Amino acid sequence: MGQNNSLSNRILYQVKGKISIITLNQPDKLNALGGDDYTYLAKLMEKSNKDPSTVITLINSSGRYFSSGADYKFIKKYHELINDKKNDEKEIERQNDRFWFNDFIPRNSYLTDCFINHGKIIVACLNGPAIGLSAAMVALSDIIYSKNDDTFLLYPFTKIGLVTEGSTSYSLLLRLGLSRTNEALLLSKPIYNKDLVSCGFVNKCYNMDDYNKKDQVEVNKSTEKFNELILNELSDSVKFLNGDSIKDIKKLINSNIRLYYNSANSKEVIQGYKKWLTGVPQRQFINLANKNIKHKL
Ligand code: CO8
Repeated sequence: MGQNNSLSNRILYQVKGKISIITLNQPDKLNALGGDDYTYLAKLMEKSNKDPSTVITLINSSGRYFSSGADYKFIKKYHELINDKKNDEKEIERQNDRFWFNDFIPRNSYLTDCFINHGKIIVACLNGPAIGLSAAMVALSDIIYSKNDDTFLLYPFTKIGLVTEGSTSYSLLLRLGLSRTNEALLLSKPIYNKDLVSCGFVNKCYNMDDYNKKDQVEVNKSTEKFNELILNELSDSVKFLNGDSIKDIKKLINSNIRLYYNSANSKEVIQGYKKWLTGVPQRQFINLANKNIKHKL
């Protein structure tokens, strides 16, 4: 991948025919996303929504993971800045409150809103696992494809001391059913590809082998092949369809669901903000960054 680490290189945007394509492009860090990346992803969703030439917003990724969720280095960096030795206890408390109020609430609710209220067909291509807030955006997509059985979704909010994000308190219920949702959200258990396919969360698994999973170049190549295959199939599917009908029908399918999604979004960000004020999530992210804790997969 390129050396240029600008936002527009970390998340790529292109238009091919009737499809806007958003590509997560940081395979070396398993496509973990920092605060600015999530905001940029939301902006790209808006850009695609406004483009009159496309009817599908396709989100794909690179390497072996779709996305490992929030970038723990981003959270660690801000935690250390706020907890600078020069700040007394009151100042730390004030800065902590200001940061999470100004940073967390608007970003998470804006990103989630951009997915909930998106007018085009959102297609997510799972080249591998998705975790946390990124996995929440997958659950808000309209059509979901997976590459092979290496794929899983993990929502480790109870492990990190957070609450549900990205309207997962409703989206998982809708897509997985109550029993599986309880396991996934209350016990932070991964949901593996076979279950995702069997309950209809994933529309289709392409069963593409990674020839040699240790060889990063081979994994990157097979992800590119997976992305290309889906792009070609979707281009064929929408070639002769009426774009306005697609958007109007999506609006009808989603009109009731959106009420619940919007309600979940606004409640989740307020409760999430209160969790950040306890300092517990920050400590858990630092533990993840220092590799002191691991998720059970
Ligand atoms: N953040 C930053 N870097 C990461 C992340 C991450 N989330 N995940 C992986 N990486 C990096 C690793 O540091 C490593 O880099 P390096 O080679 O330089 O050390 C590289 O990616 C490969 O990772 P691993 O060696 O750990 O690969 P493994 O296959 O052994 O493990 C895992 C993969 C299981 C995904 C492991 O990396 C992991 O547990 N990552 C953390 C996952 C996680 O908990 N994410 C947070 C989810 S919660 C969430 O998203 C809530 C959002 C809160 C809002 C925040 C606002 C911004």
